[in-house]
Amino acid sequence: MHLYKTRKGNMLAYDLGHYVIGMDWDTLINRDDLHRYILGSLGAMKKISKDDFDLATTKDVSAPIGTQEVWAAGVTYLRSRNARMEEAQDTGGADCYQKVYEAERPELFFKSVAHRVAADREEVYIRNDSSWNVPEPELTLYINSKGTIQAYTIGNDMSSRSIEGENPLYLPQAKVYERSAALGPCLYIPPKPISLETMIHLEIHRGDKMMFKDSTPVSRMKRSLTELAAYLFRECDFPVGCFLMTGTCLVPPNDFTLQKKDRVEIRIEGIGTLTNTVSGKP
Ligand code: DO4
Ligand code: MG
Repeated sequence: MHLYKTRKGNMLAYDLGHYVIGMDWDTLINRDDLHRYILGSLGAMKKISKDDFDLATTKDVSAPIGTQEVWAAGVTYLRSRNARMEEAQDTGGADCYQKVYEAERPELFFKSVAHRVAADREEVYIRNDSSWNVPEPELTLYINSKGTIQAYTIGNDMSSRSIEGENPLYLPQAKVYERSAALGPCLYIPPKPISLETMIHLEIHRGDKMMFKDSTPVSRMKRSLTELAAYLFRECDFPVGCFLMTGTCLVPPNDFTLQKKDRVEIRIEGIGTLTNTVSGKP
């Protein structure tokens, strides 16, 4: 089932029809056993016609986030380790990526508060002081306050490779700025954990031209999703749960940088497509 957050309320797109769920977003998504809870509540929900919530045309969808924090894991795929080592080789920072890829403790970093997050079909930004920018398409977990992965969404961990490559200590500036994160288009709430064979697809378009296209299965990740969630919850409480981007495996070639007006499309099987146009802070 797919749960959308809209200005009209919380909309459920489910095999048997569309429903409005009249409950505060944070309270709803933090319910125990979310898939079963929603199924058990269908009878009490207002059913609406598909025309009242047309997923193809609606401009009303917000990012599927309430007041949760957004965290991110890094260097969870070999492709990401190699790309970071290349960008940092001239400045001497390359070693730390090799070490963290092999270490028991994963790299976890704070990515965003909710107000900086772009929704599907909204703009994401590249920094005005950065010369090398990429999107990072990442399977993103919604983990409830008890530390259980309950749902999934698509994340774009927009990143400045020039700032990150200059010095690993600049990571927060490379990663955290206005509209540097996108989440959406919905929360995917399956009855059981998603398959690791799930494919992540990335396309970058410039006008009519396809600038980059690639795909990867989640199974290429070196770590497990539950391991990442467990590390994040070791010493942090999240009263209404949190989002965790799980790292990128798709990195455009080193001579590519995003430009304003590029369109980034990330599709993850079973979840949907997250589309954002690139812009910058005015
Ligand atoms: O270590 C830098 C960030 C890594 C990252 O964001 C990723 O691998 O996706
Ligand atoms: Mg990333």
